[in-house]
Amino acid sequence: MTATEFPIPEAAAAALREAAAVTVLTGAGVSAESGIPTFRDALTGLWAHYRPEELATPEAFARDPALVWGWYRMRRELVARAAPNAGHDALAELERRVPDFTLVTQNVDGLHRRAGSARVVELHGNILRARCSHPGCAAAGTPLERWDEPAAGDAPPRCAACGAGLRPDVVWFGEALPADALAAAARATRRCDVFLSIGTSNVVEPAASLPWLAARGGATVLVVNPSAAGQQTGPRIHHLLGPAGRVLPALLRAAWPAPVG
Ligand code: BJW
Repeated sequence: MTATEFPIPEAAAAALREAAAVTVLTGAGVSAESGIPTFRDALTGLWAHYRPEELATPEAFARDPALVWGWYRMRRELVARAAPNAGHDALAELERRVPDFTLVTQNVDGLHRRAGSARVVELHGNILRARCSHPGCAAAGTPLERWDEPAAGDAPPRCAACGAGLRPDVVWFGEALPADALAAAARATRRCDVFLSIGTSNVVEPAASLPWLAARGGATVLVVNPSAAGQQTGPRIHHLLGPAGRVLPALLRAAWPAPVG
């Protein structure tokens, strides 16, 4: 272990080394070291100047589509400038080492795929896509990856099929998560030997219930977060209290030490 290496309890390293099935849940904290603010940091978080219900609900979009579209446009630009960090890279590497691996993410930034993760389940959609906001539109189920961006402050672009405004292809409060994604996440959580919960405040359901589901199924749960606030505790739950970009590479090195010589 180097002087700056993050200390990993042997029980956590051994559980990961011996696991045939690993499921990971990530939240905004895993992208913090890529320069993307989390949601609930009181000073710098994405909601520092607004209340969530002013931006991340269907009602907010109906009330002020230009405001909501502009907030997502700002975040898309931030994501486009960001790059995956050492935490994303370590998870892509973990996928290559574990036979049955699923990465469930609440994040909408696409950074896991850009880091090389393939088995990714997006619970809350992706801000790089948009779709028609009119539920009855024939095109509403077909997300777009390109559109003509309006001038800053203008209303969202129009759906070519029905003329309604486009909206980000994300899941807002009060909306159902994509059923296939949620079912895949629950299946992977029930069958895993190790469940990693990384960089999430655990306040948003149904994602917040996944670590409990894993623990009830007998999995070892590893929580990676600089803060223990709001995190699950229990006999098979280990807390690795540090930033994902430091903890995850150290966890992989502890689980699979490089041969000496
Ligand atoms: C680091 C770090 C570093 C910092 N390294 N870590 C009970 C049961 C079921 C539902 C509910 C329920 N009670 C209430 C509900 C409803 C609601 C809900 O959960 N509300 C709570 C606030 C109470 N849930 C919903 O509405 C969901 N839908 C639903 O339940 O539908 C039911 C339904 C069924 C059928 C028909 C209709 C409806 C939908 C939830 C959608 C959430 N959407 C958002 C926005 C997505 C789009 C966007 O990005 O704008 O998702 S909200 C926001 O929160 C976003 C995130 O994915 C989500 C979670 O946040 P996250 O990732 O945890 O971020 P933070 O900022 O909170 O935490 C960051 C963490 O990182 C912190 O812990 C830091 O310490 C840590 N950190 N640096 C590691 N370097």
